[in-house]
Amino acid sequence: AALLTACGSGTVGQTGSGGSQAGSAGSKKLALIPGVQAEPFYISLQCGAQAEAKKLGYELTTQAPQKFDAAMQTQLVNALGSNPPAALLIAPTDDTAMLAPIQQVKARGAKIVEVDTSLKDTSVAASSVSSDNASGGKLAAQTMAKLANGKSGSVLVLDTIAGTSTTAARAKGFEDELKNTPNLKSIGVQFTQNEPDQAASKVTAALSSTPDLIGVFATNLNTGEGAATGLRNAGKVGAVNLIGFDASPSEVEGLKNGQYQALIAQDPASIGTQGVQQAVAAVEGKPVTRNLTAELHSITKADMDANSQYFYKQSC
Ligand code: T6T
Repeated sequence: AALLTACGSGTVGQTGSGGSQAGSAGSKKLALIPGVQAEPFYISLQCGAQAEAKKLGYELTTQAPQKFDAAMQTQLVNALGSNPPAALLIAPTDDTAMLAPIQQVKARGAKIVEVDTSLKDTSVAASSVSSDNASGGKLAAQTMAKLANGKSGSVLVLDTIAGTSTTAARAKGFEDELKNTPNLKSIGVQFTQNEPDQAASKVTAALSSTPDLIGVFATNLNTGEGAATGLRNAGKVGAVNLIGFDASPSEVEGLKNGQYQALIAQDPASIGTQGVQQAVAAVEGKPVTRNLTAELHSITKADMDANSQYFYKQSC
C-alpha cells in the first residue's frame, strides 16, 4: 500500500497501532481508507474530506490500497490496530469481504462512515455517503436512448468487480431503465476486474459477436478508458456510442475528442466533505444522518465547458 500524497492540507501518513491518543475519548483523529490509490475520483474525495477535517479541527490520515482489492484494503484496516482513530471513513472494496475487518475496528471504538461504496450489512456504519448510483445508471440509459435517436441495436454494460456496490447499482439502474426503450436491447453485464485491458477485450469480443452493437455503458473510470481503447482499435469511435461514468482528466479529454459521447460525473469532493461532517457528528455524539447522497451530472461535448466544475482533480 502507498500513501496518497496528492492533497497537501492534512497529515498524510500511517496511523500506527502504536498509538497516541487514537480511539480515546476526545480524540480528534480520523482515518480515510479509499478504494484505490492515485486515482482522480478518490483524490477528489480526499481533497473534500481533508479540507472539511481541517475546518472542524480534526486531523485526517489517508492510506489507500495499491489496487481496488479487498485483501490489500484489509491489511490497511488491520494496521489501524487495537487503538484506532475516533472514526474511520472507508470505501469498502467488497460489500461482503470487508465486513469482518471493519466490524473489528468498530468493536475497538471507532465510528464507521462509508464513503462511495458500502457493505451489504447496513448495521455497521453510522452513516453512508455516496452518489445515487442507481439513478446514475438510469440517467446513463436515458442518455443512451437519446443518442440512439430511435435506431435499433444492442448495448453492452461493463462492470468492474463483483461485490462493488456502486458499479453494481449503476449497471442495474441502467438495465432496468433500458427496458423502457424497446429499440435498445442489453446484451448483458460483463465484469472487467476494474482492468482497462479487460474492458478493451470485452468490447472487441462484443463487436465481433454482436454486429448491431450501438452502445457501451462503462460503469466507471477504468472500464471507460478500456472501452475507448477497444472502440479505437476497431475503428468504431463515434459509430458505437460510449457513455462513461466519472470525469477523470483522461475521460474529459476523451469526451472532447469524441471517444465518449457522454459522461456521468459524480461529485467526489462533496462525498468527502459530507463524510467528514457525519464522522465528526458521530464522534461528538451529535445527530447523524444514516444515508446521504451527492449530485450526479450527465455531461456531453456540447455542454462540457459549462460543466468544468465537475471535472475530477489529480491533486488538491
Ligand atoms: O467510480 C468510482 C467509484 O465511485 C467506484 O466505487 C469505483 O471506481 C471509481 O473509483 C472510478 O475509478
